[in-house]
Amino acid sequence: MTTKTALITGASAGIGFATAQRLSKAGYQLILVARRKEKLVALADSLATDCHIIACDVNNHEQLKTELNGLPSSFAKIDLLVNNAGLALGLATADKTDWDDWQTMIQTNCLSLAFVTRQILPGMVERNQGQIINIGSTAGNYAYKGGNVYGASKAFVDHFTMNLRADLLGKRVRVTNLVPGLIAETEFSHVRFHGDMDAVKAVYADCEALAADDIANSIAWIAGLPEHVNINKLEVMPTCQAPAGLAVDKTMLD
Ligand code: NDP
Ligand code: 8X3
Repeated sequence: MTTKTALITGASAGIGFATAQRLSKAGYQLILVARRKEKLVALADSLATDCHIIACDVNNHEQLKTELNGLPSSFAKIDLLVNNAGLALGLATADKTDWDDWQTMIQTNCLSLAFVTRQILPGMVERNQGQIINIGSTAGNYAYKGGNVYGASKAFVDHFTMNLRADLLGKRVRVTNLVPGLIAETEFSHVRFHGDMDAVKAVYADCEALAADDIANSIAWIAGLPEHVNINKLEVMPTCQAPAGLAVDKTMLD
């Protein structure tokens, strides 16, 4: 049996880290992408399957392209791409938010996800075999106060995924938007709140959120389905979370 190869962006923490562990257990050799090399090296050392490390900012497209074009031949045929690297920055309303934060989110969550896809997809199409799992967010499906550009960037991931499906009709290349809700114990909220631990704790207090492993297991399930089955979209929330309706302001008549 030939070993399958998966490339995971954002493998140094959270969902990407857990996914590397889960896919390695399923027998995949891995290409691990993130900025923090030491985390990737420690992860690779702990896994039983072979790993190739790309310590790179996904927004550095020139470096990323060079790294992907120079993959060792044993890693060059990518079977599974997990487009996971992404972030939210801040929770301010749109009138107060930091413009740099908006640019970083659009750059990372939209442009770089599209860039990585554009680099890897031609090989999949040529081999007529492959799978892409994009990590979206419930923030892309449901608006909430302060979600502004983060939610919009994840709506991009959703529609980009469906348009890829349209382009790939007739090819054996599968594409999924995996849409998680609230996940605790990743670095997501540390990043969003710039290390403000009180704000981080408040997000996850008094509820049982998803764990990164829950999403890693969903990824492994999607990847393990027979080739004729494509999950277009999978939304996963903790039981303690639900889409809870629209808001009505009762003070505007004052
Ligand atoms: P983490 O912050 O724990 O992990 C993010 C990963 O992305 C890290 O490995 C980080 O690595 C990498 N990353 C971020 N920016 C870059 C960059 N410019 N270049 C390379 N790598 C980058 O977050 P999560 O695991 O929670 O989130 C992963 C994905 O899941 C994101 O797309 C997020 O939007 C989405 N998501 C998260 C939810 C949650 O509640 N946590 C819910 C729904 C979706 P490094 O810093 O080393 O570069
Ligand atoms: C992360 C989930 O609700 O914090 O994508 O935006 S949420």
